[in-house]
Amino acid sequence: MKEIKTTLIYAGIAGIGFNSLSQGMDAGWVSHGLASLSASAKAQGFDIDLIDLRALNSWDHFREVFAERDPDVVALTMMSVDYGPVRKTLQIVKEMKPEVITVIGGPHVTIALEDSLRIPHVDYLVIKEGEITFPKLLKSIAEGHPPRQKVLFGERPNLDKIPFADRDLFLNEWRKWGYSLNSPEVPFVKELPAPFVTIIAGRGCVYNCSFCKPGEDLIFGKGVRRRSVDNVIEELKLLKEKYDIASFMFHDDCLTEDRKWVSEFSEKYIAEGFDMPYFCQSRADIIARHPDMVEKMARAGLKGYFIGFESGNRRVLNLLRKGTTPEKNLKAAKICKHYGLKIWANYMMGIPTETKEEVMDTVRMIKEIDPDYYSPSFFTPHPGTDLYDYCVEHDLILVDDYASFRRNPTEPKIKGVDYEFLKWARDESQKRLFKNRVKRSWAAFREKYTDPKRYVRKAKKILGIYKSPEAPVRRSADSSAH
Ligand code: B12
Ligand code: SF4
Repeated sequence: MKEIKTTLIYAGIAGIGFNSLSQGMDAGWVSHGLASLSASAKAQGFDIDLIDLRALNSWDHFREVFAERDPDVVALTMMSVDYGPVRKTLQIVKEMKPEVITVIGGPHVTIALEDSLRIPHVDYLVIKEGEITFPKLLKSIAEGHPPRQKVLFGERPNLDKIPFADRDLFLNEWRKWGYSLNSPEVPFVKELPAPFVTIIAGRGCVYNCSFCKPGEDLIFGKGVRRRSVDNVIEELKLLKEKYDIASFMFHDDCLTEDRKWVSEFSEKYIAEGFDMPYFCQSRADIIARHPDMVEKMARAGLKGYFIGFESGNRRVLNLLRKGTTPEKNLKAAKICKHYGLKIWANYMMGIPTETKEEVMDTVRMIKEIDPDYYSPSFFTPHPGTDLYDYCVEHDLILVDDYASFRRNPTEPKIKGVDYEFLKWARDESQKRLFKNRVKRSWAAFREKYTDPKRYVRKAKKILGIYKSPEAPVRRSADSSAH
């Protein structure tokens, strides 16, 4: 078998550009798709490295780095939004080294295969999951008998049997370009201190929201496949040992969908002696129905939920097939606050057929919810979703460039929507009600003055034994990553 060198390329720079590393979550988190492929391929002895366009300055810079790495195979992941940079990357690599073998995979390749097949300079497209199929492809290339067909179907792996995501693939590469945060990934809320990581406990989602499905079912199959609790705890232990992580975030679409899993996880998390705060995603209807689960999670490290409230109007929520109601949304928020959990509120405006009065229902609901973090978006028709097909059928789509397949609440996405009004509504939704401002000020005041640590610090200061808090004794990721 010939030795081959493979370079994975992360081209997720749409909307954020080059030189964006560590500016926010789009630019500060690893791609678990690539990190998992890397781990599986390395486990079979393949030589894998990474070029992350977010860390480079320009296409010329990419040319330079590509020439230095000089790989035999390059492989890229692609969401719909990444289409442009992926296409350009492939064009450059084939221009510079025509014999390089190019492979693409990821959400857009699986969801929109025909569209992906139109991209020039691609030798192989892998649809669905890649942990088994990608190393097999590399092996066949190394043995000199690469597959004849261009489209390969990814075999579904057993999630407990694949190696943990290769976070060093990203971290080591980032450090070469000056990344100096003491954190494998960039933290994004004050409740989750560095060193911080993202982790995935399962794949897929049992729900059927019309702005999201069926895309993911095509990648992971219907339903959810979750790793065992023990396997996730094992990974957390390793992350603690290796990076001394202080907090983390679950990427799972809806971790709380399986309460049995959540309950077992919470128990084992405490039994393991973990106290790292974490965030995860949940649905409002689940929180509203299961406050006992919320309490259990809050006792075991959970500090906040990302919740897709989406709309304050029942008709619109039904159109979205969201399985919640404005009342359940409010109830969920109340339960979170009762257990001291932070709320990251996802909601959208400018949904097809939505009226201004319906948008105002969302504005009023969000004001009532009074989230800790606002995440408004303008409805965006993502390829692979039922609402995208609806928008195509009704000739509504204004997005004319893949880079605009982002939910940013700044630019027009579909016809028939008054975006000036939406911008006003977006801003209005984030103005806190007077009663909530008072509650928040009171809570902040109480937190400040009833925090026992404050008085211990004061006493130590008076006694002259106070140490500046700027030197927390935390092992740096630098020293622990190798
Ligand atoms: C975490 C996450 C994020 C994170 C991190 C993204 C990142 N850097 O990876 C953040 C929050 C930054 C993010 C942002 C966005 N995201 Co996002 N995200 C996710 C989420 C929840 C998990 C991704 C993940 O890690 N999955 C697990 C890994 C293992 O799966 P995977 O990446 O698909 O990879 C597997 C296969 O696809 C395949 N594969 C992937 N790449 C390759 C490459 C090769 C060569 C091969 C052989 C195989 C292969 O093998 C992998 C292993 O089995 C998914 C939903 C989901 N559950 O997957 C949405 C998802 C990927 N995101 C989505 C979207 C729309 C976005 C945004 C556009 C949203 C927005 N703000 O508008 C942005 C775009 C950011 C950008 N690049 O500019 C959509 C993509 C839909 C589409 N048509 O492309 C998804 C599917 C959610 C959804 N259901 O709508 N996202
Ligand atoms: S929006 Fe969330 S809950 Fe709904 S189908 Fe998509 S991942 Fe599942």
